[in-house]
Order: sequence, then structure tokens, then C-alpha cells
Amino acid sequence: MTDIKWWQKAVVYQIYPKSFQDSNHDGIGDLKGIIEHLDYLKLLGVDVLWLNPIYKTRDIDGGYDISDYQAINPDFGTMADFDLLIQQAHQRGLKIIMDLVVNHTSDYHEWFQKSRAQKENNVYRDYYIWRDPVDDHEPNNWGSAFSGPAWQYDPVTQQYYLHIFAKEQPDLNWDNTNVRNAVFDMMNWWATKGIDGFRMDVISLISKPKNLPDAPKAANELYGKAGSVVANGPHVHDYLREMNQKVLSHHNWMTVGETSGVTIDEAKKYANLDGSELNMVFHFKHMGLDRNVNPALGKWCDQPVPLKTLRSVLTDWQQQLHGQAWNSLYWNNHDQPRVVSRFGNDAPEYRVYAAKMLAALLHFMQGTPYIYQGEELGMTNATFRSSADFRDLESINAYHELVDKNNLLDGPTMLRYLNRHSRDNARTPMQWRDAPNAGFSDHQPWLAVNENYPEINAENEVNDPNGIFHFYRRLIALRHKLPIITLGDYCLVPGNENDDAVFAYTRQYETDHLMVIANFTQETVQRHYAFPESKTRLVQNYPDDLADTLRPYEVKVYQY
Ligand code: TEU
Ligand code: CA
Repeated sequence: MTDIKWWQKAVVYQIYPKSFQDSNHDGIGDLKGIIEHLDYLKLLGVDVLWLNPIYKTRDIDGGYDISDYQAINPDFGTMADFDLLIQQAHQRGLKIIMDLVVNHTSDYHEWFQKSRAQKENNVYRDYYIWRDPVDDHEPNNWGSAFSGPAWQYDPVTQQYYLHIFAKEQPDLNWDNTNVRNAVFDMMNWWATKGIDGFRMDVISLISKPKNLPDAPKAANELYGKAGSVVANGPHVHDYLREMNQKVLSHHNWMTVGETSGVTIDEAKKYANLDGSELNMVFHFKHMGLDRNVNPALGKWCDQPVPLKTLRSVLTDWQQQLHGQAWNSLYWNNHDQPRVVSRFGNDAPEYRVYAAKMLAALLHFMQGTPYIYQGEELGMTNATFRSSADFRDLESINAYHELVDKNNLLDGPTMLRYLNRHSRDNARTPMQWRDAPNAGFSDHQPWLAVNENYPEINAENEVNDPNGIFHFYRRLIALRHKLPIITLGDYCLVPGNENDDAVFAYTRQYETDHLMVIANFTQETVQRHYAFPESKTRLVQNYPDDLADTLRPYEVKVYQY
């Protein structure tokens, strides 16, 4: 048996604390609220909890603008609450990984406040990326991920500073040894708090290209895409190897890089099996299949995801990393729409079938699966009736830039696109039961609860042995039990690459075989697959098994 690392058999549950459970009646989720549900998570069977940022913040970007890396956001509680959370989690055999956000800080961070104070004789000046104006304009054509330019003019010292995200999120200068060592010291401090690893925010962007060249820009695009010239920069692997030597290699941690712009070849470096950088990475190839054909509109669209390209992308990542690097497996997170709405069908007659089909399709692949809070309930995208319903700056800024300022879209069209792709879809409060605010809070929640909580909630699911929650429990238990899921190879069923309705793949490990057959459509289709009569059906989302027949969103997994 190959030496399996603990994080290769683990299943991760992602918690967006602000929307998980409010315990002190202010409409905002908090750390004590997470403690209230540790037994629920233990019942689900997950191994690791990933907490989105819980540090002191201005909360411009959902906590991804950190003003003190070693203090807890008072909205979420205290450091004593954190200590209790980690003690209670470990007591249940649950590990906790934190969100490491070190491509940028908040502009309220003391490093930035000191950096901006003066240009000369200032050890903090080069903690960030400052440049003179060029012809009285921004130093290059880079756009921010949250609309507008990626540069902010600071009159105090009459220079621009770089912010690939919001202007309240100045980019750190990782070429500065003092920055790297300050980050490594902070990471080692969190090690003393007993954490079990990190998810690393946009870690592929930390090494900027020399001279910060303009980015390619289509004629009708307002700005160049910074990510296209910054991702996988000249020293990113040097810096991660240094992090590994000075921090990661001293702990039995799990690490996952959020590597915006990563390719398969780059992933083989970031997530190599020799342990010199990170354990795994999140890629975005399957998250970008339903982007607008007009590059100026980016993710804002309402195109469906074509099965053919989805299958091809997932197959490439399964086959090309096998034996060379480790995959993460995810359908959604706090930045993405809800999987059953985006890749399946959230109509009442199909939602449960589709949610289970998508879960099985992903969880029998090779890699470490991530379950985003509410995914195990089949939670859906929400209904936003007005631009005033959104809280996420990405959505709000995009509406202003594309509708109000540049008239590239009309309001109703943008509202339709936002309903499909706004990050707020993932951030509506967790739906615990059929009670006011779905049991999330007895105070007005910071973001409206999805209206379908009376039907879709944890209490209903936990009490339904045939529901989605218990379907995920079975998938997790099988991953813990069957080496083939962790170690087996992956092949599409011959001929499946051209199938416009069914995604069918096999896994093999020594003499063990699995076949996963998933109907991605609401049509009943006939398909014949040959395998030994001795096969057993591991999971299914219909009560019976009609030979050669796949009903709407039906999934069948056979072992033989
Ligand atoms: O997201 C990085 C990233 O690439 C996002 O721009 C993401 O692709 C986009 O939101 C999808 O539309 C990370 C965090 O996950 C995100 O929540 C933060 O806003 C961002 O970094 C800045 O820290
Ligand atoms: Ca609260």
C-alpha cells in the first residue's frame, strides 16, 4: 500500500463564519456559533474545518482585508473563543485550518499605515508596492478584480500603491525579505495556537513580474487583467519553498493554495508530491466555463456550463496530476454560486437528484474533497430582486461600473447575471431549521436568508436517511474505507468524451474497479456499459436500478 498522507484521505468542510451561526443575537455568525454545531459536523463525518478569515478587519471584503493577523475579529468573538473552538474541535477529532491572506493586508494594518507615512527613511515603505505616476496616470493598465484601476493615488507621498483587489487591500511586496519573515513569524505564532494548516489566499499572485508591465487588454476592456501577468510570477516557487523550509515542514499540517491562474504544469510544482511546497491547490478551470463571451463582462453572464468542456477539464486535471501532484476537489466555495444551481438543476422536482449526482461525481475522483457549508443540504442560489439586496463589494462595484458608469449592460440584465454569479449566493445564512431566519439568528441577519429555508434546512436533512446530508455521509465514509478512491487511476469510459448527456469514468487500483455514471440532464437516456455481472452498486440516487437506463440526474456507482 502506498504511503498515504492523512490529508489525502481527509474531507474538508468550509465554514464562512459570518453566515454559519449567530450565538449572541447580532445577526452575524461567530466562533461560539461554530462550537454549537461541531457535533453536526462530526455526524457528517468530515475531518477538517477550513475557516474563512476570522482576523481583525475593516470587513470591506468579507474579512480578506486584515488589519491584525494575530487578533480575532470582534464581530466573531475573542481569542478565548478561538482557543475553546480549537479545543472542542480537536476533542472531536476535527482538525482546523485557517485562511492565510498574505498577498495583501488591509489599509488599516499598521504596516501600511507606517508605509504610507513617508517615502524616505522608512523601513516600512517597501513592505508595499509604490510607484510614481506615469504622465499623471496610474503606473500601468492593470484593473482591480473588484472593478476600477488596480492603483490608488496617495497624496501624502504623491505616489500610487498597487491593489489587485480593493483599494483597501494594498498588495504586500514579497520581494522584501522583511515581509516574508514577518509572514513566516505570524504563521509560526498560529502554530503555537494548535492549528492544523492553512488555505492560502491568491498565493499564486505574491511574486509580481519585474517592471510591472501592462497586461493584455481587449479593445473594449476597460483595464488589463492583472492576474494574466501576475499569476505564477518569477519567484513564487522560491518564496513557497522558503515558507516550507521556515514553517510548513516543521508541522504535520495540511496546506492548500488558492492559485488563481494556475495551469496543470504550475500545479505540478505547487502541489508536488515531494512536499517541498504545498500539499494541493485549488484551480479555477471548471469555474470559468460559463464566463461571458464579451471579455469586458467577465464572469457576469447566464450561460449554462457545457458538459463536454466540464468533463474535459476535470479529466485533464485527474489524469495529468495522477502520480505527480495532488488535486483538490470542489464545486463551490464562498466566491462561487451554489453548485446545484450552477452545474445541476435547482427546480424542486430535480434538486435532490442533481445535488446527489454532483456530489457522487466529484467524491469518487482522486484528490481531497471540499464541502462548502450548505452544499450537504442542497442549498441553492438565492433570489435577489434589486441591486440593493447585495452586500458583496464585487457585485456592488460591478453593477456600478457596468451599468451606471459605462452603460455596458442594462439594469435588469445585470441583475439576472448577479442572481447567477454573485458571491452573495454562497453567503446567505446557513439554513438550520424551519424557524425565523432559518435558526441562524434571532436578529436581522447581515444578509437575507434564502426564502427556501422552510424546505431546505439541516433539521429536515438530518432526519431524512434518504436525503442529501446522509448521501454525503456515505460518500465520506467510502473515501475513508476504500483505498481505490484515494489511490486509483482515472479514465473516462471509452467514447464518453463525446456524450452530450452522461459523464462516465472508471477508477482502478490493483484488482479493484469503480465505475461512476452520471446523467447531467433532465431527460431519461439509454446507455449500455459493459462490466462483470459480479458488480455491486455502491451508491445511487434512485431507489432502483433500471438496466441501461439513466433517469433525470441519475447517478450510479458500481464496484467490481
Ligand atoms: O479570491 C481570489 C479570486 O480569484 C477571486 O477574485 C475570485 O476568483 C472571484 O471572487 C470570483 O469571482 C480570494 C478570496 O477567496 C476572495 O473571497 C477574496 O475576495 C480575494 O481572494 C481577495 O482576498
Ligand atoms: Ca454574532
